[in-house]
Amino acid sequence: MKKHVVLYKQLSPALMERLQAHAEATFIDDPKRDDFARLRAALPDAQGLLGASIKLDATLLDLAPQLEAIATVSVGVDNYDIEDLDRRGIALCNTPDVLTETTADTGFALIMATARRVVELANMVRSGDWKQNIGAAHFGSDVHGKTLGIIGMGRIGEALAQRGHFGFGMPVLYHSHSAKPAVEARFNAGYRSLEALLREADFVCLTVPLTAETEGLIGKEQLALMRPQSILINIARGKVVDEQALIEALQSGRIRGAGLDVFEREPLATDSPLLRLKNVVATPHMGSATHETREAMARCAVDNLISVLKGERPTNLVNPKGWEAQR
Ligand code: 8YV
Repeated sequence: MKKHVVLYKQLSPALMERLQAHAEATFIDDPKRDDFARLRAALPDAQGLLGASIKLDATLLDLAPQLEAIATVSVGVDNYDIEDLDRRGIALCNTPDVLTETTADTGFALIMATARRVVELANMVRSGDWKQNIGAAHFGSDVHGKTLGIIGMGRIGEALAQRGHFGFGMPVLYHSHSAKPAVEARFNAGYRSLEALLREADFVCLTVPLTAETEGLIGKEQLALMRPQSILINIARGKVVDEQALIEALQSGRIRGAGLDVFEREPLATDSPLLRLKNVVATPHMGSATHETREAMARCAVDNLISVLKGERPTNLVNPKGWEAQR
């Protein structure tokens, strides 16, 4: 008898077929609607879940007594209480690697767009306000040769360093839990304390996972260490930054600008002061959002889920304790 999985992120027909060869699959569109009513109704019969962007807390997991596996279509796992999943014997799988390059591309898109004021100036053209050769009032700042500071030197941080070092001739500084000699050798990168990096970098790029340790990592005190011409780039999670402190730093000109793909609350409120600041480029959590990469992520999630349901250790297991507790 096939096991039953509930999907709260749509799969392509090819991936749906791949999954249905191994399990009965039910897709729930817009799972947050009616306070998750349809997801709640489906959980009691589910042995597997596949999706992203929903906090699967204890109130939801209590409704899923048969649940064996959660396959998140994301590399970030801040929507999950790992210790609770371990206690429940639920294996959590994620999708690292397949999204690294695309997310780093998004990081550089924000670096370029923010430094060179691309969105602001493109909107000027679109609105018919380009009346003459642009002057100093519309100049941006260079990216090539400037100092790239990366907070969090994991896969995505390394991919950013690669782009900065080889692509833009940027000196690379980084802050991480520990020094990374291989990264330093490959990109001529320098390890810095958080404070030193904030003081020295022209671009401060956040790529850390959201954890109890990184929540609020960049607040008023940290922003005050940045240079007036510096730009903050966040492709990590919104809650890594004190958003109100960032708004104040941007409004006061304490820092030059910010390129933000993630926010404390998403979607970003339409009345957010961030949307009224010309020195802010705000994008809708699009870090991994390309056709190719999202399909690769979904395939990775499907294969992870199939493995667990077949009793095989999945490739991208986040919580070995949760997996072992099932056995
Ligand atoms: C999102 C991301 O997961 O992978 C992550 O952690 O932040 C993104 O890829 C995506 O928005 C949901 O699939």
